[in-house]
Amino acid sequence: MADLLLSRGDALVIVDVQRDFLPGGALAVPGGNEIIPILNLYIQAFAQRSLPVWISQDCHPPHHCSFIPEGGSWPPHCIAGTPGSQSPSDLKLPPEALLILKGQQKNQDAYSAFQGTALAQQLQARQVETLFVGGLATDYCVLNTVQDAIKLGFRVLLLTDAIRAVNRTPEDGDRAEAAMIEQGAIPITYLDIDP
Ligand code: VGL
Ligand code: ZN
Repeated sequence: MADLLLSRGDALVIVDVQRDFLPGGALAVPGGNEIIPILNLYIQAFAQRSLPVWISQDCHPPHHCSFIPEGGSWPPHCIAGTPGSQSPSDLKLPPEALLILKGQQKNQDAYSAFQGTALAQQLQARQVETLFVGGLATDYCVLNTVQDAIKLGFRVLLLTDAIRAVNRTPEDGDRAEAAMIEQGAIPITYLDIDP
């Protein structure tokens, strides 16, 4: 799909690009760092047109139920207030980017950026209709965010050049991407918006 002009009603949603999900972090997503320069291009394209940018962050209490020592399935990660929970400094976020924190409840995991947050209300308040979604990880938080967005009636463009998967079992990322597209997400790359 070429020549997709950005316009009013479009928003960029960057899911969980946080140090703990990057190589060297507590729950590193392989190649997660490779999407940062691509996301910076999308950010620039949106900022130039005064279109809004949201970022979600996984933000857990120290003994969150998703952590292995608590009986969950992940190493402790993205604990509120720790360096691992922060955005990497090379992600060039605009000062007006809107921040959505999720996973803050100790006894509930939240993969989707919509779960237990005001994201849907904020998007609707700004008359957003189309979400351009990228970030980490394809097979968890991106997948669940995109599925919720579609259920809520947003048009979703999936930034296939700006997502990476955990791939705990091989092909999880490929399967998640196929599922999102099957469910209505439109796969694009940066060249589609800036040909
Ligand atoms: C995520 C595992 C645990 C994600 C968050 O952001 O994809 N994955 N918590
Ligand atoms: Zn988490």
